[in-house]
Amino acid sequence: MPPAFFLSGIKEISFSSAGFYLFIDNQPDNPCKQIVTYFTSESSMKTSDCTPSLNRRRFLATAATAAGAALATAGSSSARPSPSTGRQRNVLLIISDDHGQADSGCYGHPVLKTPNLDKLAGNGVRFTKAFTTVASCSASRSVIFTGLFNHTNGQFGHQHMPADLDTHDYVRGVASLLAEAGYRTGLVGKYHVGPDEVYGFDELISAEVGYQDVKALAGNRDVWNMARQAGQFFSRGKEQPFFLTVAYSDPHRDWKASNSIDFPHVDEVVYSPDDVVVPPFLPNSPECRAEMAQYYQSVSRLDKGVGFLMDELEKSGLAEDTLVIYISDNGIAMPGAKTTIYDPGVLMPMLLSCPELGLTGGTTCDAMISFTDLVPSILDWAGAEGPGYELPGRSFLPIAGQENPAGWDQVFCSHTFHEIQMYYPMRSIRTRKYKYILNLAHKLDYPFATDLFASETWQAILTRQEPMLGTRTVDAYIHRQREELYDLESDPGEVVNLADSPAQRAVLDNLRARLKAWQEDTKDPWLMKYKYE
Ligand SMILES: [Ca+2]
Repeated sequence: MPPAFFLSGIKEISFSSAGFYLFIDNQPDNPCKQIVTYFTSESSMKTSDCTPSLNRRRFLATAATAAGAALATAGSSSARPSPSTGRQRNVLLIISDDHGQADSGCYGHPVLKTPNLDKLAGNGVRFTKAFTTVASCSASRSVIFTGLFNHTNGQFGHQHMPADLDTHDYVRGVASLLAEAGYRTGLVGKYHVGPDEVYGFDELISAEVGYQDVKALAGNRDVWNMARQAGQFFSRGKEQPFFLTVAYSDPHRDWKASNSIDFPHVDEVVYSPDDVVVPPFLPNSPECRAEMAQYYQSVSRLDKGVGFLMDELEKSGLAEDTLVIYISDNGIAMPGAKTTIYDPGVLMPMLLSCPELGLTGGTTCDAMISFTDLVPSILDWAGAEGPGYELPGRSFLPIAGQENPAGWDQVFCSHTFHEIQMYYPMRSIRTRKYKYILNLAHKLDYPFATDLFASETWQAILTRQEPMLGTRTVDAYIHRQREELYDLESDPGEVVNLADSPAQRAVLDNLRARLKAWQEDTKDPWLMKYKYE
């Protein structure tokens, strides 16, 4: 990368794979709005207002990687072209934040209004058994982008301060791999992984634009503007295929504050606490109902964002060649879901839409999908090479059109930290009938994420000294046995622990052995506890 330099009226100059960027002018009425002039790789000069609204520090940190990728791949793309259009295949990965699987119309919710997610499902495939491997934001996103479990990739917990945990530097994120195949890559909104060199996005498009009262981590709720940024990304550099991630902060907590903001172009959908459908893992209390109504509103804002985003993709003329995947990173930010590896924490919405795959719209796929399968699937679609080390997942594209394909009947979870103070390592295997959880530090009290502890729902339980958290006892939630075994057919709420049941001994032994074999295959450092404890 050439050194950044400064000319009169020009703030900085940098390379990316899409061209040669000149940051010309910050606008005084909106410090995040930048007039940007850039040369594409075809050397035509273009001017764009308010885009690419890169986080300056991150842009400069990644520009060298991007420039190198652009030079390495110019004219030598290995990406697989579309057989029908001859154009190269794009990827749009949409990630919501703490959106539970049950909480949209297309997954059968009777109250929540999510017409745009429903439309996406209607145009493609709705997966009924897609699982994140961990119910924590940073950790889950690192799995989504690397295809490696956290105990392998090193992103053991939160990336932001004070945890400051980072992915191992030998790991290669999917954007980096796609760049080698000739892709230009970008991320709009929540990022929450590091270091930049591992993840390799050409453009980290700033969250602050249009929403400067809240910091980037929680500020990606200006969904209309995020769609606009995505549209501008689509329109740049159409000579290259793209990989764009659009990552919302909705419906993460901070509901009251975010719902009180009048976001431009977004018509609020407001819900009454009386209409809330309280899930079994939560208490049917006034506090819970009030919080859930706020959460519903946040889900509906997210849904409107998905609608704006899909409109931008249509307008770009690239929809025909674009694989669209919608997922959440983990379950709802409530006790009993987020940070746990019980199903409300890890069973995720996942929608896949792609005209070129020829999938029948409105169908379902019951395959048990792990988020470690996302990277292999995206690489499969793109015809791009893997990272040079083994990935534990496999592409689900060949079976996406089948309702119940054979051989997709187990997934694994690996959780170590949420926040840095919250060490509680857990490993699990889930089949269609059973879940086995190994709590590797079971003598510790189960730790609460700060926002879950502060929630009105949990504080009301503490204040009233209530013994139950939904159908589970508070004591069982906080004091866990070393092993948990649940029969999900007779006990979908995962409250009757069968680990000590003589009748289940053979099942327990079988799942123990499969879990340990998986830990060995994926080089889990916590294997040492079998030997030393
Ligand atoms: Ca999250």
